[in-house]
This record gives sequence, structure tokens and C-alpha cells, in this order.
Amino acid sequence: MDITKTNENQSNTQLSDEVSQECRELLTTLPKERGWRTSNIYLYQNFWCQPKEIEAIISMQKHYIAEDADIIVSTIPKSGTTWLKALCFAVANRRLYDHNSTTHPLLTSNSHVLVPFLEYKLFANQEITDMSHLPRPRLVGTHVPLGALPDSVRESQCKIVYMVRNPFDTFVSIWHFMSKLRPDSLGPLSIQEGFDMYCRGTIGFGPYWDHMLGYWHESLRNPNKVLFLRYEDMKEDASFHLRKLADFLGFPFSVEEESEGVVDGIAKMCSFEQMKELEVNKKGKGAIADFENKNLFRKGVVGDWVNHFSPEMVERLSKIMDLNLAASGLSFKI
Ligand code: PAP
Repeated sequence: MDITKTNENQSNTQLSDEVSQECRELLTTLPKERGWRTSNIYLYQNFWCQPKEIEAIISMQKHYIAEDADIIVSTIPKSGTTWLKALCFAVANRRLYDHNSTTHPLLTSNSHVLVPFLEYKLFANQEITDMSHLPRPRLVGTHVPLGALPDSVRESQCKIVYMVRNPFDTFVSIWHFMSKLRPDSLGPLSIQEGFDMYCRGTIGFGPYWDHMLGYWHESLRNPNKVLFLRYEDMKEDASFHLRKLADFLGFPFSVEEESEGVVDGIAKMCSFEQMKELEVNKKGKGAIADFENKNLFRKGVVGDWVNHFSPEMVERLSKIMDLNLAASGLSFKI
């Protein structure tokens, strides 16, 4: 079975305001704010979402039944999703696909195709999704906060891998991405306007502090259930964190694999430099929704925020982080 074909056949979310009558009625009851790439975003179950996303999340909450062997890759947008999906796919499937092979699926498919989003692919249609085409273990992605995942996720033995990124770089990445994808009809979004929305938490799946804290606390309470990784740590020493990931998923690297350089090989295959240059990521489209895959690869560095932030922006965001994360033990070096 070719997972890349079957996942590509799942229809793409149009990321528009077009939703069913039932969803439109629900939207009239929800708080709303200006959107980033749709006219508005809405507060659904205490997080902000676009209309299409809400419709898909409702379907996912009703119909996704997690299995014990499932692996859920979770992030807030622009904190390393594309990378983390590639790493998880490569680790979990390395018995099937050797990272040295010239036919490795990650060389011809974007990681979002191999690890499809629950809310943008699998449950993006109004009909009930058939997940039977996914190979075991099923690898799926989501941006949904922990508390909004269905009960079966908590009740099953499935594993959640979460990646967080410092909010300064995450904002910069989001703003660039949205500026490219925002339809002309909505007009441009200045960095100041975007920053204000970000600081108020009116950003997809935000407020981001609630999002990261939900997964952070669960990773402390239940470290066998949630692995909490940081983009910056992964950048600093991908092989070290790949070992942690493999242990957590229950597929530790063997002595033979270590001596054969499998860990470093996977880290290299999934690196920004390698993935950005692949044909599928330079010319391909539609890995998540109807946009070019190249938009998922910009700079891939730590600290690009210094090129975008004024001293006032640094002060405002630092205060927000201090206020919201103070008691949690979660902090970011900037
Ligand atoms: P998504 O939430 O829409 O899937 P996501 O992959 O989380 O996006 O974020 C994209 C960011 O990850 C980009 O960051 P930048 O704007 O600061 O450059 C992108 O460059 C970066 N990225 C993509 N692939 C990799 C990778 N293999 N290694 C490191 N960073 C990566």
C-alpha cells in the first residue's frame, strides 16, 4: 500500500470561511476576532480557530478513536511541525525504510503527507474518515490543544510527542507565513498588527501559552504519555534528542544501529538543509492545504526574531511570557 498516494487523495482543506449551515449557526454563538488568513477566527472550547478548522475538529472529536499504538505529533503552528513529523516518521518506520535508501519516502513526500493532520486532512471533510489506509503504528499530527483531543487519547496507551519553540521566533515564522498565504481580499497584515493579535492570544490554536502549558503539565505528570521537546534543543543536538524520541516511542536505537551511524543519518536526512532542497519541497503543493510546500521552509534558525523585534516588542512579549509561565517551571532563553 502506498501511504503517500492515499494521503494525497484525502481532500485538502480550503482554509476559507465556507462551512456547513450547522457550523455557521455555531459560529454565531462564539466570540470572534479578526483572522490571519480568513476574515475572522473564533473562540471554540477556549482556543482560537478558523471556521473550517472548527468544523474539522468537531468531526475529529466525534470520530477519531485513538489506538494504543498511535503516535500523535502535536505543536502550535510554526514551532517545528514539519521537522518533528519527519523525525517521528523516520524513527518509527526505520525497519521498513532505511535512511540511506534513495527511495526513502521522506525524499519524495513532504512529512505532512506521511504524517497527516487530523484537522487538515483526515477529518477535513464532512464525511466520516476512513483511517484504515494508515500503516501501523498510525502517525498523525495535530495543532489542537491537549484538552480538546478526544477522550480515547487520554484513555488509550497512545503516545504524544510535542514540540515547543520560543515564542519570539514562532511569531516571526507565523507572520512571514501568513503574509505569504493571506488572500489579497483581506489586505496586508503589518507586523505590528500581527504582533498585537499574537500578544492578545488571538492566533490559531492560541493563546499559545495555554497550548504549551497544557502539554507541558501533562508531560510532567505523565512522562510516558507526553514527550515535551524544544525546537532549540533539537537544533543544538538533534542526535541526542532523537535517542530520547526513539526511547519514548518504544523503538530505542540498538548498539548495532548506533555503530552504523543510524541516529546521525536520520538527523541529517531530516535536517532543514536537506529537506528544503528536495524537489517535493521546492516544487510540490498541497502537503497541508492548498499552498506550495516551499512555504514550510524559510530560514530554519534559532534567533531570527532579533531581525524583527523592536525593544518595545521584546518588552511586551517578555512580560506576557513571564506573567503566563511564571509558576509553571517552563521558560525560554532568548
Ligand atoms: P506548520 O505548523 O505550518 O506545519 P512548522 O513546520 O511548524 O509549520 O514551522 C515552519 C518553521 O519550521 C519554519 O521556521 P522559520 O519561518 O523560522 O524558518 C521552517 O523554516 C522551519 N523548519 C521546517 N523544516 C525544518 C527542519 N527540517 N529543521 C528545522 N526547521 C525547520
